Amino acid sequence: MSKTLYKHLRLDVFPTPYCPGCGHGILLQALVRSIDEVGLVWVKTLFVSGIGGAAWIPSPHFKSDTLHTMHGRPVAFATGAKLAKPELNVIVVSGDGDLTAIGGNHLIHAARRNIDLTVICANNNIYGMTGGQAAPTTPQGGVTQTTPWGGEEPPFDICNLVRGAGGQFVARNTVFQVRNLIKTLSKALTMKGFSFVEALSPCPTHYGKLNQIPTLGDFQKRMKGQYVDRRKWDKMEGEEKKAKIPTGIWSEA
Ligand SMILES: Cc1ncc(C[n+]2csc(CCOP(=O)(O)OP(=O)(O)O)c2C)c(N)n1
Ligand SMILES: [Mg+2]
Repeated sequence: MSKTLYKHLRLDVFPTPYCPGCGHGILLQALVRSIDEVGLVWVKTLFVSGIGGAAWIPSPHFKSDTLHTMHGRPVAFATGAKLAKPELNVIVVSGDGDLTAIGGNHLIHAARRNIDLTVICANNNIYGMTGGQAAPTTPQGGVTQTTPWGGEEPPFDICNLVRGAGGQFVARNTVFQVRNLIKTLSKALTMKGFSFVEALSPCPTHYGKLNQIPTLGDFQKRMKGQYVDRRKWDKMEGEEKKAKIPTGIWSEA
C-alpha cells in the first residue's frame, strides 16, 4: 500500500489477522483508497461492524471511531448512531454471515427505511472466522464443515434482496475488480440514502480447501471466467446464466 495512505491506519496493529489469500485484505485496501479519494473526514465518521473476519476490517485497523458490536447487530447499532448524530458518516463493514444470517432482518429493514447508511458486505460464501460453516450465501453444492456432501439450499442473491427491500444504491464487485470496487465504494460513501456494496471475497482457507480452489490464484482464475456485467447477465438464459456471477450496479436511485 502506498505510504500516503498510512495516515488512515493504526499501523501498530498490522499485519492483519487474515489468512494468506483472504480477499478481506484486498477489500481493506480498496476501502482505504476510496476513503482517501472521497476525502472522508475521520472525526465525522463512524465505522460499525459485527462479529466475524470481515468485521475486523475497520476495527481495529482504521484510525477512525469504530464500534465493534455483537454478532448480527451492526446495522441496528449504526441506525441508532445515525439517529443520534445525523451529521456522522456511518459506515457498516461486515460479513455475509453477520449481515444476512443472524443480521438479515436489520439489513432489509434499514434498506426499506432508506436510512442514510453505507453498508459494505464482504461475501466469502461462508462463516470464515468460526471455521467454515455454511452461510445463507453458500452456493448450492458448496462443501463446508456443515454441508460435507454439498449444500442443497439455494443461496441469497444479496443485491437482489437489498434492492427488493428498497436499498437506494446497490452494487456488487469482486475484490479482483479492484478499480471498479474502489469506484463503487466511493459512490456508496458519497450517496445519501441507504447504499449497499457487496464485495465478493475469496476464502481459500475454508471454502477453497473443501472445494478444490486452494489458493487466491485459483479463485482468481475461476472468478475471472464467471463475473459479467449485470446488464449482459440479464439477457442470458439457462445454464450460461447459472454459471455466471453478475457484477455492477443494481440501482443508483
Ligand atoms: C450470537 C452469536 N452466534 C454465533 C456466533 C459465532 N459466530 C461468530 S462470527 C460468525 C460468522 C461470521 O461469518 P461472516 O459474517 O460471514 O464473517 P467471515 O468470518 O466469513 O468474514 C459466527 C456464526 C457469535 N459470535 N454470536
Ligand atoms: Mg463470511
